[in-house]
Amino acid sequence: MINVIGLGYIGLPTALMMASHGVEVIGTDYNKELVATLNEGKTTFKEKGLDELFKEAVVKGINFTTEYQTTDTYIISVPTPYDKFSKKVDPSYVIAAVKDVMKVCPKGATVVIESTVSPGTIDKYIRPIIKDINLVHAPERIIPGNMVYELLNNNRTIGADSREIGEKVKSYYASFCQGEIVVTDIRTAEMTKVVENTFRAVNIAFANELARICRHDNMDVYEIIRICNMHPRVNILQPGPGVGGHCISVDPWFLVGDYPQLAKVIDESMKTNDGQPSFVLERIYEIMKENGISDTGRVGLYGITYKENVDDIRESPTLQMLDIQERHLASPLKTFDPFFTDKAIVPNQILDFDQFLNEVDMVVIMVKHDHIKQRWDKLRGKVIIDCHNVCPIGERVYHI
Ligand code: SAJ
Repeated sequence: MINVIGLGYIGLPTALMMASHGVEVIGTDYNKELVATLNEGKTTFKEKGLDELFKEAVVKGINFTTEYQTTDTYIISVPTPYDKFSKKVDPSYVIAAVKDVMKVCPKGATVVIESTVSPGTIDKYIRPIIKDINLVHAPERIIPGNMVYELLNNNRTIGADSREIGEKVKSYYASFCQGEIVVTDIRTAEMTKVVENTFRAVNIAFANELARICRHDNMDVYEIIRICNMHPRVNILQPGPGVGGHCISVDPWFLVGDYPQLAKVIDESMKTNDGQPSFVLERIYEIMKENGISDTGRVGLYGITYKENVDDIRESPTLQMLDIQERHLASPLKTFDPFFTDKAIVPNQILDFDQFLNEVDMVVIMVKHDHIKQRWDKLRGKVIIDCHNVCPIGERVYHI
């Protein structure tokens, strides 16, 4: 039996996937409400294919509880936030989970840590608190919005102290994973995960910097990137209103925090990405002036989540923008998001799309949800700032 600890964005789909492929799984989370919701037969976040997977796993006998189980294999997928001041990883949830596992697990059990950690974290914080168990690091790679498909098809990395344990854990993942599973050591596994997300962060920062250069001299960044990407060895990502999510906007900071004298490109890239919400705010100001709009109450942000077609708001560029506004004592811009409707979290949010459009003259496309792509007609006549170059309307559309 596998006890999956932490039933969030990664732990839940992983537990469901293993259970639906015939592995005996018990999911544990310390959040009683979350466990109660799962036991009522409901999933806790929206994700393509997750509800179907959930039903299958329930039929195959998955159980959810707040209790840690006594078994021979554990998968830990609890959050690893970063300390905003030191930029270092905060391993406290992983440490707490491993300590709790140690209270109930038998000698020789295997503890797989899926949570993202910076290189060396397991040696520094986890090894000193364990005894007579096998440690493994198997970082996840799935992308919100396409998690179920990617769980099945992505290649994976497993870091272990011995080949034998690595191969044993590989066989659990091979029960569902059709990608290649590489077995390596723990430190390499830790580093690869952070490096993958850093690669993407640096590439997005490059695109954002190009957008600023092109804006300065009135060049079309999208056309330039499109043409450059026709070169066989160039693949530039897209500029945007900022980088959100719990991965790409967080993990690269671990390297900056641990190697401040060495991680210069990464440091600058992260600062560039973090500067995008301010850059968009300046664009809003410029374009308001150009169009004679003086009332910020007539400007609306479309999209609150950190990216398209998900309900996740962690580190969302829209929330970063609202936060900057608040710190300048400005009243928040109006917002609308079909995926996120919790008014307690986002001030000035309008829940009805038509009402939102009635109340604004300018719409800033912060997130390119499919919802807006099916409703461009409704935006005719508005001043539009399209942060993603997706709007097909010809007139009064500006880019960042
Ligand atoms: N973004 C851009 N321009 C782009 C692509 C993305 O501005 O060209 C922005 C998005 O709008 C979003 C942010 O970057 O705000 C991150 O989104 P994302 O879709 O690039 O990635 P995440 O954070 O949802 O998931 C990433 C993935 N990592 C990589 O692609 C290397 C995923 O595979 C990881 O499993 C996940 O991080 C994680 O958990 O680490």
